Amino acid sequence: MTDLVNRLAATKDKLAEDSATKPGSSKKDQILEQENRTQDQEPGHVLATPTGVKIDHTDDTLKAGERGPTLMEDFHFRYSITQFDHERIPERVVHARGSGAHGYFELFESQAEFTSAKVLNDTSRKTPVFVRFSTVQGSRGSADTVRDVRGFAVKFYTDEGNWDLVGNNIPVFFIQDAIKFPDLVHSLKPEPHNEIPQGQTAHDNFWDFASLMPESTHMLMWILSDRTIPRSYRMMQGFGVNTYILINEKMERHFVKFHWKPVLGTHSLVWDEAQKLGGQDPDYHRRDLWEAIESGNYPQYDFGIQIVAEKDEHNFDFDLLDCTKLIPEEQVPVRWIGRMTLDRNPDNFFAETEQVAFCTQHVVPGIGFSNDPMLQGRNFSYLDTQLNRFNGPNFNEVPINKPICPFFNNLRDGFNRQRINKGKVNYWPNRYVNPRPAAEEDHPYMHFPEKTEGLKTRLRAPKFKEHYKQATMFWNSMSDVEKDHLVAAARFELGRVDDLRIQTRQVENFLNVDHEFAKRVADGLGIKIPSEAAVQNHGRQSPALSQLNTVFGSPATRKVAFIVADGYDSTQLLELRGAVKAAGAMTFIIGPRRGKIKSSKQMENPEEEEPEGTSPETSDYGIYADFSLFTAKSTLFDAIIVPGGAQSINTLKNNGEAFQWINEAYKHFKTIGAVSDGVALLRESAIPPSLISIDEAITSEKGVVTAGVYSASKESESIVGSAIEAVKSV
Ligand code: HDE
Repeated sequence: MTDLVNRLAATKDKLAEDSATKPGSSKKDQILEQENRTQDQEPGHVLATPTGVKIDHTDDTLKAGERGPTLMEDFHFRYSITQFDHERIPERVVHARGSGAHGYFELFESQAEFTSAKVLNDTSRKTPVFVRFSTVQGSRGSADTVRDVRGFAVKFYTDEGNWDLVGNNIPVFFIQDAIKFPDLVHSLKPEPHNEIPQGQTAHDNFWDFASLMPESTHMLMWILSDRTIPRSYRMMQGFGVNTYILINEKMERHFVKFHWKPVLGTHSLVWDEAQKLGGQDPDYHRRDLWEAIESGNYPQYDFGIQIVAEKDEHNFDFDLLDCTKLIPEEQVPVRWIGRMTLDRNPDNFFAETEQVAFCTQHVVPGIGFSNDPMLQGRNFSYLDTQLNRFNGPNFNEVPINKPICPFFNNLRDGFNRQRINKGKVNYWPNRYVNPRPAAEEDHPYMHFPEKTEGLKTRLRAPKFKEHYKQATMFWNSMSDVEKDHLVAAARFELGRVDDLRIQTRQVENFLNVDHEFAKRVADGLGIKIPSEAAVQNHGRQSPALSQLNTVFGSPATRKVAFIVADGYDSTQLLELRGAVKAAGAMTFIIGPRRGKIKSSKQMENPEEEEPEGTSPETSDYGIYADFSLFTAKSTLFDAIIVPGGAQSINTLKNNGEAFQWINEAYKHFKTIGAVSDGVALLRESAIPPSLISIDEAITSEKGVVTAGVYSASKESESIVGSAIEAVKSV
């Protein structure tokens, strides 16, 4: 890892130099620029119809007399309404709710030994990418923070064609064979008779199906873990899930699993917080991604591969072709070979995020498919679904989907064809020998010449039939707190199931994972289970599966709210806020109302005018609140700090919202800081008094960082230092 960071630093300057000439975001931009991108907001444009005819009046339809009927002749009106009536394309049947971003991929270590794909063997390239993160169950307008798998789909615009790596934030899947996908999705979507519930799997149909499909057990453990309530798209892992293959110049094959790991670490919300955020800010993840990129805090993910040589294909107690299993990292370490940076928000949500069309079969020479029956099925489904969404095969011509490399073929026409093919022939062979089939030096796509033979059958391979060992390993690898969350999630999900038969069957399935786990879930549901375990827990663990083994220690981009009212102590606020900012976090001011909040200095000398030109960043007269205690809640922030100021604290003590902020922040394990009089506010909250310091000692217990006396700036440093330590350990 340190090695990777060093290499990153070394290549950073070089990349900056190269970006003007090498393929990178700029190249995709140039292409998009040549396409239909318009700057609608620039001044000076004149209103016109889609045929280019200028229009001088757009507020009234053309009528026969002031009160007369509207005339069919009004082509401007008809275009306006027609376009509007046809604005929507079918939303994705799954993963309808998503957010996208542009960026680039850098490779640090050539993988020529394994693949001829230039994107994975030429370290001088900077490959443009577009990423779409998504939830699975909910519709396009559903909330972001629901308990659900997250999609993590990346389109690499390589010089050898587009490569789509369509992954999730969980490394395994519910089912082993693509033919079960429609049943799975029907079961998890809102129920067919009343279209309830939205954005959740806590309902009878899903658990009915899941409990009848033991192969889903491993995935269910992940679903019930904190992975399904990520803190941010910037703080979740990504996995290719299916086993792909890499093919090198010598036409040798290796099996490969793809990984993404967020540089900020893998972090989650807590369930109560996630549920509240669903109402308080349904766009929580979309907004977080957007704001991070706008403020220059570009999300980054390390890219890794797990490689298995062909000769080792059968050396595992699971089948490499079974996507309900992962390859434990302790068995096959992940080689971290590159990094993706997301540095630009889309200009237009529909044109880019909605119209981006990912297909697993979009691969480039050097990357191929294993016989994983899910992957093979996906290769059919994604193209098929885009045909439905775009009404035909020309979706690859939409700017966001268009390859950046030149390409020619005899494919023609269809709905909304953009390309104007010149020339007399549209077939092969032809008298112009054009476009000719690629020669070896053109590096064409070569399907791996795998020898296959067998009887036609609907059977599954023997190792596919074992469903519990990795589910048990996942449970064993969780820390105590993660186990608690998992049990609580299972109690919640199954607690929403009305049919007792379903609850019972699922708990019986969990008995195959671990007796203690099943018992704890059963206790919460009031179900009896055998007191003895029928299946012994094998005891194996994979430490890499626990989120406690992720990166902690960086407050970068974390959101810290300062709660103040009129009469706050400006010295304390400015010093604390400066230290928090210097640590890389983002700061927000929260007051009883929006607008200017006056400092104690201004309150004491109300006649004194603030000198002109005083920066709001440094003013000791007052500060502008970004939100009021009413318009935002502590759920939207990672930490809250209450500076002193007797009058400010007295006001806050009479404000129920202020206590809701503090109490919820405590309940959600957030860092809470308070100094001088601020400590008095905490002492009237639900935080146990034993955690709060009333003298000058700085205490930091369970994320509550306090100093009853605030005397000098050195305190602010150590308070913030302790607060940051506390953030790290939350
Ligand atoms: Fe998908 N999946 N999927 N899926 N999937 C779609 O394609 C499908 C599976 C994933 O941001 C659809 O364009 C089948 C696994 C993501 O646009 C559809 C099977 C994984 C996205 C489809 C699977 C995924 C999709 C719906 C079982 C993790 C969103 C709209 C064989 C590796 C991509 C669309 C985006 C979207 C089919 C299983 C990830 C219908 C048949 C496993 C991230 O084609």
